Amino acid sequence: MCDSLMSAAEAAQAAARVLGRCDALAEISETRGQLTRVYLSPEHLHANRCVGEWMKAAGMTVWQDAVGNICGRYEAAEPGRPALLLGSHLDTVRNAGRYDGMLGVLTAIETVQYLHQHQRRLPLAIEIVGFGDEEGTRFGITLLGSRGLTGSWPASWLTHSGSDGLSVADAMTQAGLNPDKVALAARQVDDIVAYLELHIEQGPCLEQADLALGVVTTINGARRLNCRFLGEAGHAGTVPMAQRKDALAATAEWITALETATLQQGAPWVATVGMVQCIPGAANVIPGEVHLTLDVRGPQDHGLEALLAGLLAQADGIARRRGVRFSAETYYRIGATACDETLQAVLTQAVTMAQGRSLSLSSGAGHDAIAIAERWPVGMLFVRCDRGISHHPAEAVREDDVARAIRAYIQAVSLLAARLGG
Ligand code: HGY
Ligand code: MN
Ligand code: MN
Repeated sequence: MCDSLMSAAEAAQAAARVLGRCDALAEISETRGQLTRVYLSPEHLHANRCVGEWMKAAGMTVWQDAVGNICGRYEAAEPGRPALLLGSHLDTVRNAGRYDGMLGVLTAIETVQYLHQHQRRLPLAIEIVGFGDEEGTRFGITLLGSRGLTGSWPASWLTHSGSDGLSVADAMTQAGLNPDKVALAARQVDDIVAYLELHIEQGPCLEQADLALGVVTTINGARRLNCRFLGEAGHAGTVPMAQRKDALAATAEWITALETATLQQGAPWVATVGMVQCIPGAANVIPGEVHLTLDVRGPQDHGLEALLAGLLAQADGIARRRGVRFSAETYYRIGATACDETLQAVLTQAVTMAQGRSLSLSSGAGHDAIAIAERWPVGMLFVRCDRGISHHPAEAVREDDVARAIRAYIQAVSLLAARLGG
């Protein structure tokens, strides 16, 4: 392995700082004792202030953009040059782990910290963005931060309401943002040359390969639907079993059927029912209505459509046989996203320098890179996480893996700036 730009000692120091900052951000939560930080909340703005201070300490100029992303710029050797954009998200799912998103923002800051400390300037500017919403936890719609930067917010998003009844526009106003100015967050295509995102793998492949780092080839496509079974509520003690139109029994039959069908399709295809709401939700009432979500993902779009069509046909068949009604509407549709070949090659070179060999793998999880890829070439660097656990407080990374990741990251940034900025 040839030496990386950053010494092992510097990388160890940077990794310790990153993990300490992940711990500090994990304390900024709407719920004591667990990590939940949602878009446009007081916790979001508090995290932005912390990250903004860390960006400033790394020699960056810092601003919060019109949709609430925290942004920093480290000027190029020649001021005004386009930027290599680094980033990830600062929002979380409910009861989240502390590395999903945050690790990518904080390791990006370490690459600039290194340049600043060594008074180095590159042929490109380095910009870092901490996106305000990737998970969609508050409003159900996702990628509000990265789509603000690409200028691809649908007008409908502003009037979209979250579970607290507040619309995105109202929440923006409460957060001190002007909902009429969302378009100001959009960046010009020429402002940015490429986007890199470092992220925990959130899966088991790197651990099984006994590797700290890997390079992402494709981010799987996804479809998310709101589904409903509509039967007949009734008295739990008097309606004979054979005469029931039990919406929850129909739901249960479908959930096991869709699990079997997707297992038969094989990895990396996945289908998940993550939310089930049973109405009226009383012990002595036959459920008349069930609302549930379906999340289906896979590496190719046509395969995804075929799998989804099969699962929905199963639901229709179960509903017909049970005399209940089934309906579904897709509220989230993301195509499979290919990472740029050149960026993959540079990341592979940097990872090989840092760990002797690399591994290319697809991402089952969605990322901000999906939105950014609609305007600029994207590359992703994966870091091993313990047993692939994520979206859970047990999410964990190894400090030495983070040190290795930062060495690879600064290497990739430097190689890319030379290659794209010349
Ligand atoms: O759901 C996802 O794939 C991402 O973690 N938001
Ligand atoms: Mn996530
Ligand atoms: Mn994430």
